[in-house]
Amino acid sequence: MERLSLSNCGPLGYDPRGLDIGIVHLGAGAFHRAHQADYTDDAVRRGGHQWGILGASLRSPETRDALAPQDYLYTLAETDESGERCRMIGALRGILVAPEDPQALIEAMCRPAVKIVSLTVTEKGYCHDPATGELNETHADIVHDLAHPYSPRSAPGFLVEAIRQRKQRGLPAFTVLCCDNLPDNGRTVARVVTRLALLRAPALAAHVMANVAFPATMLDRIVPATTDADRARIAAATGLEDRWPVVTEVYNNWVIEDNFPQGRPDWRATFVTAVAPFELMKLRLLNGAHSTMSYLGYLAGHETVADCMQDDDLRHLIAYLMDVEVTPPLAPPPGADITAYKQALLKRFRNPGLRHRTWQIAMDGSQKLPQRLLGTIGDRLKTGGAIDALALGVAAWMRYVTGIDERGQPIDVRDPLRGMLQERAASAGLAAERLAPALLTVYDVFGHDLPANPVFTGAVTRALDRLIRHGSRETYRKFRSEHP
Ligand code: CS2
Repeated sequence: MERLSLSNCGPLGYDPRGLDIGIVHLGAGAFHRAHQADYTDDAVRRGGHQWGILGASLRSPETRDALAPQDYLYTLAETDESGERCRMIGALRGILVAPEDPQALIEAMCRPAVKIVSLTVTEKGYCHDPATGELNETHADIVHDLAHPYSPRSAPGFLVEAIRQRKQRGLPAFTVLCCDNLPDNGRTVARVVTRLALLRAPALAAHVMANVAFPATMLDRIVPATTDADRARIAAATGLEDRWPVVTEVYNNWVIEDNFPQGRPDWRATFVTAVAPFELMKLRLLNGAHSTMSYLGYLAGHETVADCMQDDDLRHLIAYLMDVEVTPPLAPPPGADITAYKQALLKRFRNPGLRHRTWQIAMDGSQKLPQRLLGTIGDRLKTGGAIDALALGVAAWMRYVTGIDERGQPIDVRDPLRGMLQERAASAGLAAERLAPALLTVYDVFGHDLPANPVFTGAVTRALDRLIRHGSRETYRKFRSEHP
């Protein structure tokens, strides 16, 4: 079978070779390629030829190695209950692999035509403390980047150095567009970058504060990791071999704070002045439900989100979590219909065309819990609202990070705090009254206030006790009978 390339991809509506690079994107993984690159491809097709994307991988060469031989083209497969449709995306025009040549990436970020540097480096890529949103100054990559500022490793390190060099060359600053699921993502990244700049030189921090825009965004599209089965199915459908297609749902949404001093593509996104209400609604409902079902579902032996949705008791818990505990403290964005959004979410989770593994979502829980579950818990505690389902989600994370499943088999826990979490879990042993306090005192995740609140610690300890004694399935089955 022929490999996908510019000579056989069919009409894209524009010539990718004629695009200028207006965006450098850090973290050219599946999520970026299925979301922002799709929006940008659409804007390019309507004439925005100055907005080609140069991607960068901050770690591995895999994506570059897969896409370079196919002229960086790839297939976007969108699926819903009626089936799957494939399109080619051409807006991504190259991928740099940062560790191979950090200066080349900085040089690319300093090209005069580059107006936006966007990021999907996952929650942990910002080297911050998830509980406080402050730069973690003892993070190994930050320590490295302060010692070697001209050849950084971390996303904040690249941003600060490129901002500095543009200033030195008399070029206007690019806009920093965070596309990760961080709470208050624009401001959080601004804080982290300004702090790192300050640690290098006070004048550099002042320059960041005065000249760099960090618009906030809310991104909403489910993009599971691509599998070999996806590759085979998509090749059969298109007649072309694509080493790294991306599979996603038809649903797609992007809400952006319209703050781009150097201009932006004509994305068909929703531009607003305040992203926060959209972001809270999405992080707490979609991502809060995702994390809760991935820990409970994994422990119960469910491989995918769609499998979790086939389990009536687990589906009940997720619907209960969203309706009874997450919704009341939310102030919905103007014009939003929360009920319709939740109904759509349950349908999106059931999408049989997406094999979204519970294990994938369970990754990096220490970085995800605060904005997904703990924020709602804090709000609920202030008004005396019950937190039974939320506490069960937190307890399921605790049970999961012990690293041993309910059949005594090891769990491949991926988390930047894994070593510390598993040490604490091992010395506490599998007993809720010791394991819960051992993990609740992880400051990076829980901060100060929650561990001092007996309503919260009591609810988590009780839920964890049930999970340990009765297992996940029995625990959420019982939950349903107690919370009909
Ligand atoms: C998921 C998200 O992997 C995860 O943790 O919850 O990637 C989720 O699919 C996206 O945020 C949807 O926009």
